[in-house]
Amino acid sequence: MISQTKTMLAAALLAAAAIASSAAIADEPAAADTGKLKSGLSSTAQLLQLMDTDKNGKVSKAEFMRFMEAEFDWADKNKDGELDPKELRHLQYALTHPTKGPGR
Ligand SMILES: [Ca+2]
Ligand SMILES: [Ca+2]
Repeated sequence: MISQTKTMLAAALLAAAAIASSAAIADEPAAADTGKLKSGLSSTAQLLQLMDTDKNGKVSKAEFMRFMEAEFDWADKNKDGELDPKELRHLQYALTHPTKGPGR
């Protein structure tokens, strides 16, 4: 009887944990939204993968700057150290299409 109560309690705790974790997912604004946002989310996830060099799930300023520097150098096609509007468009494209860009 006691072990049965414990089992019930464990099941209730598991259910509560499942509800809590699904509620946490629902709190993500993009998760509940349409396909357009989902593709935005996946490119965000791809960007995170590209930027997050120590793989801690977050992008530090150093990681961000390193990434952007590589992006800048890649976009600066004529290597004059400046981005003209056309080069800036390349950069914008690379950032919105994480499969394009330096080293990928
Ligand atoms: Ca990181
Ligand atoms: Ca340039």
